[in-house]
Amino acid sequence: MKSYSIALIPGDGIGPDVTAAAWSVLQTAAKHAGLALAGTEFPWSCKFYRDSGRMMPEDGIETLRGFDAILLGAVGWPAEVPDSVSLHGLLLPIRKAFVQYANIRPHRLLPGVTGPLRAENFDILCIRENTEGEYSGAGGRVHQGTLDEVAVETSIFTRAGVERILRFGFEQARARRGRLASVTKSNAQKYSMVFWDEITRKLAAEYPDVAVTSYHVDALAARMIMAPETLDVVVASNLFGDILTDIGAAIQGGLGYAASANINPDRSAPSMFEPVHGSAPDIAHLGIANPIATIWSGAMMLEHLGETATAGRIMKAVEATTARGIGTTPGKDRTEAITAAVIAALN
Ligand code: GGG
Repeated sequence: MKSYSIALIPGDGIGPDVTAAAWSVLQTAAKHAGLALAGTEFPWSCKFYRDSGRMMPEDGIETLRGFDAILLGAVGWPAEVPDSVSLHGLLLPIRKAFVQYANIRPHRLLPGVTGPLRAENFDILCIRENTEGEYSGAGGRVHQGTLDEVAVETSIFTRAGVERILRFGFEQARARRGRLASVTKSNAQKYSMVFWDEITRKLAAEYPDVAVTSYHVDALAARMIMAPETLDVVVASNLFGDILTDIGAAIQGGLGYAASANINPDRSAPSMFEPVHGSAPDIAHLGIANPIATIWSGAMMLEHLGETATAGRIMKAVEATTARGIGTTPGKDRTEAITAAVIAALN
């Protein structure tokens, strides 16, 4: 029997609910396929920070390195731990240490889900650079609390980092409908973003079968709303990608449907799968979080592990569930009921 070891990091707020839901769907699908998924749960979260002063133990990265993949729920409990501390203490170190440089986020409407747009036939794959750019964490503050205070935060764009994410975008476009939108703001940011545009043009010569268009991020944001059906693969820097994929989540009906995969394309370390949404403290412990984004992320995990057919069966079960109107109205169906419906569809 083929077996995979999965590190589970449920995290904070609704994270544990949606992770448990996705895990039970994954277990059902694995059983049908004759696969063994062995999960090891880690309590790393804001609660862990309160108890230990760290978001994960000092050897957390080395502990995770031995797993085939990581499934993460949500991180953040801003009432007690500043978001800048929780994010830089867990999620970002994992993405960087494991060179998960491609954050893949699919945006399409599931059957039965009504988005806010008239357009319904869009299918966009956003690829967010995931290890550098605006999230590099390079900067500092001096003269804190005085009138002379200065805060500096430097975006870092390396040739290796930009080239590999653009190449990944070209490859994805080649495997899909052959269209790539490369996103910058090179009129205003005349060093890093001009650099990005130059590398886009250089790589375009290697991919004559891909139609690449460079957009400014504001124009692309508008296009995602006004004409999303004209987009195929979108590749953007870390921060731009994060913002654009919240638009992507909105047009696909909400964050409850937005899945993501933090991929290490070289497979030199585990990749990590998580819903785009955060811990949603306002609905934590109410049992009404939509688990579909995490279930979809779990399907992306199986696909990355090579279990494409099982991943496809999970997505068919999710689609059958939403087509029946289950999990399509925020707060109407409980997390457990949506999960049970997906499992019933799988069975
Ligand atoms: N699902 C993981 C999570 O909690 N994400 C919330 C978040 O703020 N992520 C930061 C980011 O991806 O930029």
